Formats: sequence, structure tokens, C-alpha cells
Amino acid sequence: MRIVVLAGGIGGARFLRGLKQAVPDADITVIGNTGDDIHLFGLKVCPDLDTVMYTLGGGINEEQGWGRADETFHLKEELAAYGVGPEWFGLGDRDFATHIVRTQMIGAGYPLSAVTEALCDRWQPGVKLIPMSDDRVETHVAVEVDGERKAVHFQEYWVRLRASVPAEAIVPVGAEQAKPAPGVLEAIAAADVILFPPSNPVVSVGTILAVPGIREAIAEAGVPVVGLSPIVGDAPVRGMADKVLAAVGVESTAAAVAEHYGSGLLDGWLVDTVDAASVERVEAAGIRCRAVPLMMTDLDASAQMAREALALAEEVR
Ligand code: GDP
Ligand code: FO1
Ligand code: CA
Repeated sequence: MRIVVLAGGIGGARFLRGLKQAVPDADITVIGNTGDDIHLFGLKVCPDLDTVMYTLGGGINEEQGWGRADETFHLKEELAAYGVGPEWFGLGDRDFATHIVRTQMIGAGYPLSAVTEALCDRWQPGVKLIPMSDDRVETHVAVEVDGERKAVHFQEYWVRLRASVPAEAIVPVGAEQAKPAPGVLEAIAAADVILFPPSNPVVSVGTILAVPGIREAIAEAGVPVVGLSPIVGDAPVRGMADKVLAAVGVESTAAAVAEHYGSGLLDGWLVDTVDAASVERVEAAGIRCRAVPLMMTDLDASAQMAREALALAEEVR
């Protein structure tokens, strides 16, 4: 079975780990969000691609959900001693190596998709991980700080400001001009099923869908498209999805996120059992809906979620 998954970072990665356990023989292609990418200290950092790669490859810091296990921060401390920041972004020594290799290869002329494949040669994530685009896309967030409206990089909004001010608009800068990376449209066209994991619907899945051609290819693939809600009990399980959903005028409920994707894109939607009352509303929007446990507390729970998503896909096929 050929499965295509549109993934952000932690939510996407943990779901993928479950999917791999649920269907070990599946041919899984992951289209990764690169809107979170940031250039720091002259290096290109791709948080969501790395989170997927480290999580599936066994190098992730499990408690944190991002960055490397057994990490140290000597380099960051030395940079700070020179007064070189930003200090608000925690790049560890082991993680730095990934960004150095990536930046060096890009400087040598390799596209991000080829670089990601090379990095995955080491990590063997067991899926084909493709960035949504080889072109630079950077999510910016419009905020008002001290009465002044300005746009900040998504990482600055989330990591430095901790999403403490309202997001007024979300802009995936560069997305309109970006082309899907080689293999993205081909994987979608060849898929038997397309899954939206419980990733952020605005700054993860939404950014991938903002690359011209990807949304259209999914809608035209003619295969079941099934998503899992990242909103449980009217709140994100973690992160700032509520803030970025508000910025695009969507309430933080499992049903509203399904409606936001819409029946033109989604065939099936899973909500958590605590949101069982919203099944009717989602189905009224023309999307088949089931309520099942959606908390990825461990690998078995994530695998069961993957099985439920695939079962729903068969129902709507
Ligand atoms: P990020 O790039 O690291 O923010 O990760 P993603 O975009 O892939 O996923 C973020 C989303 O995952 C957040 O909106 C969370 O609410 C959601 N999430 C995290 N853990 C769980 C979980 O156990 N269950 C569900 N349903 N959603 C989760
Ligand atoms: N998240 C944080 O909350 N603080 C950090 O200092 C931080 C550093 C970091 C470094 C590398 C990386 O791949 C991810 C990192 N993240 C950090 C996570 C990441 O920026 C965000 O959680 C996601 O991009 C949100 O979607
Ligand atoms: Ca992310």
C-alpha cells in the first residue's frame, strides 16, 4: 500500500511512528513542511524535517519532541560568549552537525530534497521524506508588539515570544512562487491513500497545501484523504494551533478544523472520543467522521490511530 502523509514536526512524526508499526510493509512517502525553516549563524535549519528524521531514525529527544537525545550546548555557549545570537533558539552540538552538512551541500548546489535524502541515508527513517519544496518558504506571523504592527519569523513568534501575543495573520512567504519538490506530485498521484496526521492545520499542513499544485494534486488523486484532529477537547494537545487558527478565523475545535480543510479535500476525519458530539457536524459538512482515542501517549496508541485512519479510508473508498 502506498501512503502519502503531509507532516509537520512532533504531531506528524509521532503519528508516522505509529503508522510504521501498524503497516510495516507500507510504502510511506512523507511530504514535510519547510515553512518553519530558519537561517541562523549562516546555517539552514529545518525543524520539521529534522523532527521527522530524528524521531523515525531513533535520534530524537523524546521528552522534548524536537532536537537530539544526549545533547550538549557548548557551541551555543561559545557563540553567546562572543555576543553572537540569537540566544532564544536552542541549537545543540549534535544538531548543529546536521545543519552544517545541510548548508554545505546546499552551497555546493544540491537542492534541499537531495540534501534531505542524503541526511536520511544516515538516519534510515523507513519512509521517503521529501520537503514540500526545494524553494525557500518562510512562515511569518503578523503581530502587534507595543502598539506596533510587524511581521516576525514563525520561530520568533513561537520560541521567543511563546505565542504570548495574538497572531493577526499568517503569511507563508515565498509559497506562491514555490514549486513542489521533485517526487511530491508523483507520490500524490501514485498514492492509495493520503493522510493528514494530527499536525498543525495552519503552519504545518496548511503551509504544505499553500505550495501551488499540491492541494490540486490531492483533490485530483481520486483516493481517500483522511485526517486526524490535532485539536482535542477544544484545545491543541500541545503547541500554538489555537493562536494560528484564530489568525485565519477558525475556532479551535475538531469540527471547525475539518470544515476548514473542507469536503473538497477531506473524505474522512477522526476526532477524539471526548469530541464525539462533533461527529454529526463534520458529517453534515460532507466528511465521514468517527470518534476514536486520539492521544499519542505511546507507540501502540499511535499505531491504533493509524489503523483507525486506514479503516476510515476503506469506508470512504
Ligand atoms: P510541530 O511542527 O512540532 O508543531 O508538529 P505538528 O505540526 O506535526 O503537530 C502539532 C500538532 O500536533 C499540535 O497542534 C498538537 O495539538 C498536535 N498533537 C500533538 N500531540 C498530539 C496527540 O497526542 N494527539 C493529537 N490528536 N494531536 C496531537
Ligand atoms: N523549540 C523550542 O520551543 N525552543 C527551542 O529552542 C527550539 C530549538 C529547536 C532547534 C532545532 C529544531 O529542529 C527544533 C527546535 N525547536 C525549538 C522546535 C521547533 O522550532 C518548533 O517546535 C516547531 O518548529 C514548531 O512547529
Ligand atoms: Ca512545525
